[in-house]
Amino acid sequence: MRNNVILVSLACVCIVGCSVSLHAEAAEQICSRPPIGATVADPPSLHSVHGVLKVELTARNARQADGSTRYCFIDANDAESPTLRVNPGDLVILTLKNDLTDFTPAPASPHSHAHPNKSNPCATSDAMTGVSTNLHFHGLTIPPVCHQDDVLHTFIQPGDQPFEYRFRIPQDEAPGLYWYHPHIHGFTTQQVLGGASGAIIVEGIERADKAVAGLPERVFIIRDQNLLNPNAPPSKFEPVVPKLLIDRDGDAANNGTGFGKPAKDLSVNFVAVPYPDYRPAVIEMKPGEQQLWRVLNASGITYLNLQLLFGRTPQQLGLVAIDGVPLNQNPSLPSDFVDWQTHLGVPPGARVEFIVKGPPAGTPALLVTKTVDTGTGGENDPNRALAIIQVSQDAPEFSQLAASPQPLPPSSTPWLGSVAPVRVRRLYFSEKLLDPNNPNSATEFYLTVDGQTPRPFDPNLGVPNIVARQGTVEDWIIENRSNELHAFHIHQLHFMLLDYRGRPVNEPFLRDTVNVPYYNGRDLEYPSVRLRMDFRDPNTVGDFVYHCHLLEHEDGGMMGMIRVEP
Ligand SMILES: [Cu+2]
Repeated sequence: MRNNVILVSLACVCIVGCSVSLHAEAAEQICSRPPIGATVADPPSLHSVHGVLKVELTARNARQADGSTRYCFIDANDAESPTLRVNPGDLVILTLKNDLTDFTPAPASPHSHAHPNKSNPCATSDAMTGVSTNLHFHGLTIPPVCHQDDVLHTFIQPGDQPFEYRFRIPQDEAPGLYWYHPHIHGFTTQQVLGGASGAIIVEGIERADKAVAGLPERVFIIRDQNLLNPNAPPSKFEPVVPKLLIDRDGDAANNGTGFGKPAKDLSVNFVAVPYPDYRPAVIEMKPGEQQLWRVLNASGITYLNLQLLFGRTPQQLGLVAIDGVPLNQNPSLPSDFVDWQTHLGVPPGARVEFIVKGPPAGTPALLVTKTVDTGTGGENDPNRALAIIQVSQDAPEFSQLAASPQPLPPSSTPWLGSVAPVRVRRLYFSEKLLDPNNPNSATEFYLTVDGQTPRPFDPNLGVPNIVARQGTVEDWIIENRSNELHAFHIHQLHFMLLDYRGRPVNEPFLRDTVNVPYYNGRDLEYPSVRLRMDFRDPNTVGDFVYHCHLLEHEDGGMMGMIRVEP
């Protein structure tokens, strides 16, 4: 009865104030999100047809009542952030229309004063503003040129004609999970935190690793966002945490306890799991069912350390691919290789694909992320729940990988680890307080080639920090001279981690994003990683970037440009 009264009174209001309520409704529909505690649905998928994937995406945003702004990519059928499913050799024709609204004055940036150049989206970085957008196809080895995978010169403005991306998935692209997101220097954080990201799957992982043949597959995109309840006290179930520090971006700083307020909230396929109670999302499975989980950390700044608990017992997760590349791309590993682990660290930007076995009926089961030690200068990434696993015989069916796939032919390129590097380069991450006496003053973020002067990345400079030659392989030693963890990422190619903290690890697989451990302020040497960088593919020719994948750091200047010459 009471509901009826409310409906009637709303209808009355509408007679005099219809435009207000219609606007509120429209805002509600743009970039709509499932409720907290909802069942996690797979993102909608778009499949290529006869070797071509045609996609029309529109970038949209919507201001929320709490002052935050949601961002999303909507396809021609109004599906949000669809997963793009392609086969090696496919042609992708993707148009991107910029329908973004400028809700807030853009944050201070050296480029924000510039006037958009409406005539040519490929022209110049002068065109960058907070409502410019573009796409980076993270992990794909496609050329770094305008209309393919260029982020240095491609800026699509609101009101521009739909911009066409047109590229071919290489015939030898490894089958696995990749992703797309905007990459406008200085403004990437706000768009990605707002939700602007989606998955790309190069089909055929079951052809690479027969351990996953016939398994149902799930796609989970874990994003972060500004806290929904920033002023809430911690849950009473948490231990009391001594102190709360906020960094200059307003994020809770690492307190070293594994608890307390996180820097950002997380969501699973847009189902938010907010601080302080972390009411988990729901993942439905059949009891004991095996599935392939394809997990993307699309966070702006949050590290994940995934674990599946039955009761309190960590379960085995069968890792088969990292960053889009099956582990057994290494020819020494068997065709059904699985690396069983009890937890999986995933830096922002990285992907893990692993076999999960659902719990028996009646066993409580929880997907969690465990705390990550990001250093004294890093963000707080505490222990928290992500999703409860609910089993029933009626759980939905998910698309299954082929049960008897034709194995992929062995790669014709020699394994990266067995190719001699033509040179060794040294780079380092560092940070500088603009006022060394004021810990709250702005920080500049640098990623510097040893011997060059540390300075924030300037997209207008157009001068490469590194010149490499296509066809070669190089070793890069990357140091971290700051007191927080950074995640090194390079466009267009994968690399192999040879040394971690100076010790050989020779990982028998490839990555496109890797942690570089933080400096503790005491050791005689800065911690470092040694990477074998692969410039053999002709698609790496051109100008592109390497950077920290913590987007506040990237936007703040922790980026450099490489030119690969033919
Ligand atoms: Cu960083």
